[in-house]
Amino acid sequence: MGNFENGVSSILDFKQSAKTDQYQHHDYYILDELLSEEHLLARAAVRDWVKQSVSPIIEDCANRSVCPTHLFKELGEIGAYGPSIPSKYGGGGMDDIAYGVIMQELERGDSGIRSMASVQGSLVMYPIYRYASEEQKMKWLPKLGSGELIGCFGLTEPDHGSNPAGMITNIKDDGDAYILNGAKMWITNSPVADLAVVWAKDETGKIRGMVVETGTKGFSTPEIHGKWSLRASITGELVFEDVRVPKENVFPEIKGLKGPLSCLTKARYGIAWGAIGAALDCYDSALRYSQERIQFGKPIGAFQLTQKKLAEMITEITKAQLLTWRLGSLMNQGKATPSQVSMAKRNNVHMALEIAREARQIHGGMGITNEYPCMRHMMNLETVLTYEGTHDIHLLITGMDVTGFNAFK
Ligand code: TGC
Ligand code: FAD
Repeated sequence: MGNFENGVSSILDFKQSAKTDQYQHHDYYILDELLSEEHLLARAAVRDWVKQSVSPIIEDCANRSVCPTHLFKELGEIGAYGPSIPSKYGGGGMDDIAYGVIMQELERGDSGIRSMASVQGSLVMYPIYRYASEEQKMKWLPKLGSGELIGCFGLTEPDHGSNPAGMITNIKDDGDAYILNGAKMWITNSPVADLAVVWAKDETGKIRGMVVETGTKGFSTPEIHGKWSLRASITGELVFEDVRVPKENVFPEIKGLKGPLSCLTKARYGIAWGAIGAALDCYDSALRYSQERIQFGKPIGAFQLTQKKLAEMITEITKAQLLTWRLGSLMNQGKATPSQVSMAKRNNVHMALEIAREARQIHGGMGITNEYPCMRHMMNLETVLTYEGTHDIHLLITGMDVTGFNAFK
């Protein structure tokens, strides 16, 4: 990984003084009965890790806009990278519900920590697993799974976000290599990555996927500064100036936009679970605060308007949990459609953002401070609402699915 350890020693100092994470699980419809022992064990392990390694430092990291890069290796150790990719290829060898509950626990800690894991697992390991040659898989996947190597995923460009089909990044044949030119924007992890999965057009205009290793001449990854959201996650650009990409690094078979979009389906599914984690953390904090904060001689949780907020929160969380569990079952059976994934991503992220705002209100003035997690989750969720397809793009995907009319063309 690149040399981005700045601030990590002071983060660890801060950890000594941070307060304890009091989060308790909320399962109103006893959905845990639908989970297997493996799911429950995976969830418990990740929850413990978040309490120990994320909660004590995350407010400080977000406050100072520092990415806790020491967690990349730990995420590998707890099996957060590619939980549903076969273990032979560096993954966890579990099913898609196990993947979901792991993403939920990570995002309960912070959306940026879930981003670290979902980019590595779903957007870097998954395309290599699905589209690369056996030799390429064995070269990169085990090291990505352990966190020894860090990857990023380059689809979005400065002028092509929601419409990646218009991309201008391109490759030209040059004997044993392709020459890559162009730029990618808003790329999670790029400044600390060892390799990038990049999508670019070939000379026939077809979108091709390839692995570009950092350190290759002409390839740079400048950091993007000034984010008010995902402040504990590092984001950058990918700039390609006559970069020679060996032909063996290009995925042999997959051509067209369905290559990157199939990876996005995996990652969006993980986000649908993850957003529930952020919502649960906000609800948990608001519930506890409502029981402890006294105004007008009684806990604010005793006022009907506070109860309305909390009752609506747990109702929306429970609906999202049911939707997502069912989607996970369909994923496990290979029956989930990309449109079903879009519905869950849009619904759950919007639900979590509304809950973060309501939870912030229940905390009154304290809600705007980093004593409580709501405002950090709220700011993070503004990004989650936008990346991996914006709220409105997913709405139009559902609209197209139910009407048969394509609003994009
Ligand atoms: P369209 O003509 O509809 O489709 C092109 C081909 O792709 C197939 N397809 C899919 N395949 C798998 N999964 C999906 N979700 C798919 N959606 C479409 C489709 O069947 C077709 O196949 P074929 O065989 O006919 O060629 O494409 P379009 O150009 O009209 O675009 C449709 C649209 C707007 C839905 C798509 O462009 C889109 O989803 N745009 C949103 C872009 C986006 O999500 N970008 C995300 C960038 S990565 C990111 O944000 C990472 S954040 C990381 C973090 O967590 O930190
Ligand atoms: P635009 O596409 O310009 O959209 C602007 C607005 O117009 C949105 O509200 C959108 O909904 C609306 N709009 C666009 N088209 C339509 C339409 N047809 N109908 C109605 N409304 C429309 N990308 C990667 O490739 N890799 C990454 O790792 C990655 N990480 C990210 C990390 C962060 C912190 C952020 C903020 C973004 C990241 N992205 C990444 C990029 C992300 O996927 C894009 O920001 C997203 O797809 C939207 O593109 P855009 O920002 O260019 O917005």
